[in-house]
Amino acid sequence: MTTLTPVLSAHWDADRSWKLARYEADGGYRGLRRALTMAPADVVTAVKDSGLRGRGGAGFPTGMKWGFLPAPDGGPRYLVVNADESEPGTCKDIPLMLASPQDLIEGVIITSYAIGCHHAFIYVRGEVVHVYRRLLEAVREAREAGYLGTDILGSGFDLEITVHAGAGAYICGEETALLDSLEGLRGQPRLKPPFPAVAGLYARPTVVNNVESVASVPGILVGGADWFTSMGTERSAGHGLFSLSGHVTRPGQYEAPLGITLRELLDMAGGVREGHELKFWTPGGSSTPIFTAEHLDVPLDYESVGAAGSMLGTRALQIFDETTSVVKAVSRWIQFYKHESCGKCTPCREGTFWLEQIMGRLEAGQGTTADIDLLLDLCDNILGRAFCALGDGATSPVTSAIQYFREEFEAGTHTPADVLFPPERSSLF
Ligand code: L3W
Repeated sequence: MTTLTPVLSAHWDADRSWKLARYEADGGYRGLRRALTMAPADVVTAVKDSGLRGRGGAGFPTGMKWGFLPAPDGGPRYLVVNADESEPGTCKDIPLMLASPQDLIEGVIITSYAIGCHHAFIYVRGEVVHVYRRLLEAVREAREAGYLGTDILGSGFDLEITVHAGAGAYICGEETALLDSLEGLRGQPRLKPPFPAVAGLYARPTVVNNVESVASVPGILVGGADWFTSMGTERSAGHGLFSLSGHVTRPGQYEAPLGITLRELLDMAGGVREGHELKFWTPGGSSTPIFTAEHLDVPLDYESVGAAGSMLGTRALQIFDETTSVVKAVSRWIQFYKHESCGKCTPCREGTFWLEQIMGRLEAGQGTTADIDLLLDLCDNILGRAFCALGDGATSPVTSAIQYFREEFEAGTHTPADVLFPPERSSLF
């Protein structure tokens, strides 16, 4: 039986948990003090050795990403924290920033020291004004205590942090759209390569990391890479925040080693709400293919979830019981993707529009028997052809829901296709 491993969430229930004094009393800023005694390259090596992988959804190795920055050329290089948490079901970065913002601030300082950055940015989702204010206060407290500004803790290292509130567009969680938005442009994805590591903010080398990734760094400096790799699996090391929501008895954030299963998490969360049973769930938000009760024992690590046909994503476990219509749930998600599509590329802009129309027909019980194949064909034409991951993400709930619950989609059809499109009229189209 895997147990919880509260590290980031260890003090979330403490009185005024967000205050710097509380953070220091619980051992905060020991990681920074240790990092400042090391050469920056050794800090990068420590994070590489820990096996920490990006906690924003893609799972890219964090230390390797830092290592992609070109050699210093005398010009600025930036750290940008992606705090634009907006994926449906994802609710880990916002609780973290509210309950313990100094974990993030300390991580930002260590990361900046490691990569040679003197101006870091935290790009926070526009709708969460309370989080924005809390971060501003955390930065102010850190500066007053000498953790920010010039000659940090007498090390000679200088750093400023700018907290920036976005304007509430899901696409700005895509790292290059985020950079455009931060530069004052309309947030739309850029062509990659060049990756931000080479040409990011203001075309300078930039590391873009998720909140939880950066906040995990101080613990690695204190505990060491061996401590971090003692949790999780060989290729998915460490602890992570698993967010349980929906039809679960005790929803919330559960911090556990990667590789824990939903069955184990549900045991801790009081199970599916009383009198009901699990129907389907998302391992990592709505952009990851849904799972069913048959996946309760899939270890929630990058490899195992991938092998079972989905993605670990942001570990946003949305739980749906048998009272939920899968067609309605998918239809809601598709409305979201259509609304949030930035419009830059045709497969996503037009494809999500079509998906929404067809899902709406099926939801209303007015689909045709051809609609299911049309949905699959549309998804096939979006997947891998959209400019960024938003388009791919929109196809995941559709194709996986049809895979597991095709009969519910069929129940939404009432008109045989050949009534609407009789063979004698097909030459007209
Ligand atoms: C330099 C190379 N850097 C890759 C970097 C790249 C990025 C990171 C991962 O999508 C996923 C998406 C959502 N040189 C590099 C390199 N990099 N090769 O590595 O890149 P990538 O393209 O694999 O992923 P991504 O575009 O960052 C993220 C999924 O996460 N997701 C979304 C969650 C949403 C939130 C939110 O609400 N804010 O996190 C959930 O599953 O679908 O597949 O930094 O530059 N050769």
